[in-house]
Amino acid sequence: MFRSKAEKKVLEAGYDPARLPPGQYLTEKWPVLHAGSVPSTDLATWTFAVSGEVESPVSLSWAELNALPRTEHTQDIHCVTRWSKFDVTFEGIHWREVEQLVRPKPSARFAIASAEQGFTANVPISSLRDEHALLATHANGEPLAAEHGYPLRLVIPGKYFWKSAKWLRGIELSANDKPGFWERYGYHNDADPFEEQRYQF
Ligand SMILES: Nc1nc2c(c(=O)[nH]1)N[C@H]1C(S)=C(S)[C@@H](COP(=O)(O)O)O[C@H]1N2
Ligand SMILES: [Mo]
Repeated sequence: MFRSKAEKKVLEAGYDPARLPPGQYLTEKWPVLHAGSVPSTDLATWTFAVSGEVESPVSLSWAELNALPRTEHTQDIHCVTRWSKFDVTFEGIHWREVEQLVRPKPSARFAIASAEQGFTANVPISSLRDEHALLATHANGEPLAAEHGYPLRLVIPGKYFWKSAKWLRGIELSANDKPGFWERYGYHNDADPFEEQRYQF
C-alpha cells in the first residue's frame, strides 16, 4: 500500500498513521508559533473574563480560576503550517466549570476567545463544550511555558491549533460568529485538520 514519507515516519515512531491529518508531518519538538511578542504576566492583577450572552458575567482572578475543579487530557495538535505533535497532555479547567458560574443564555452560539495583545479566535460553542476542550494551565506536567501561553491557553480539540488561543484573557459568548485574528487573514473558519480546512478566500 502506498504511504507518503510523512506517514512512514509516523509508523516508524510507533503510531497509527490514521492520526496524521492529510498534508501534515510529525514533529517530536514543540514548535512555537504566534503573531507578535510573548507577553509578560502579573498573576496578581491577571483576570479571566467571561462576557456576552450570559446571565452572570464574571471576571475571575488567577486564584478564583484555579479553585475550580481540574482535569487533564492527552491529545494531538495540528498546526496549519503542517506540523503535528502527538500526545500532548494538557491540564486545566473544563469550560463546564465556568459555564456553571456564568449560565449562558440560549442565544449563545459562538465563543470568541480573546488573548493578550488583541488576539482573538472564534469557535462554535459546541467546540468549547467538547469533553476534551480545556482552559489549560499546564502541558506535559509543567506550567505552560511563556511561549506556549503561560499562564492560560485555550485547547480546542479537532481543529487546527490556531483556534487554541495562548495567553487567554477572556471568552465572549455571542449569538453571531465573529472571525478571529487568523480567520480575518483568510484562515478557514471551521479549521478541521482531517478535512484540510486550512484557508478560505
Ligand atoms: N494569543 C495567541 N494565541 C495563538 C496564536 C497567536 O498568534 N496569538 N497563534 C496560534 C497558532 S497559529 C498556533 S499554531 C498555536 C501555536 O501554539 P504553540 O506556540 O504553543 O505551539 O497557537 C495559536 N494561538
Ligand atoms: Mo498555526
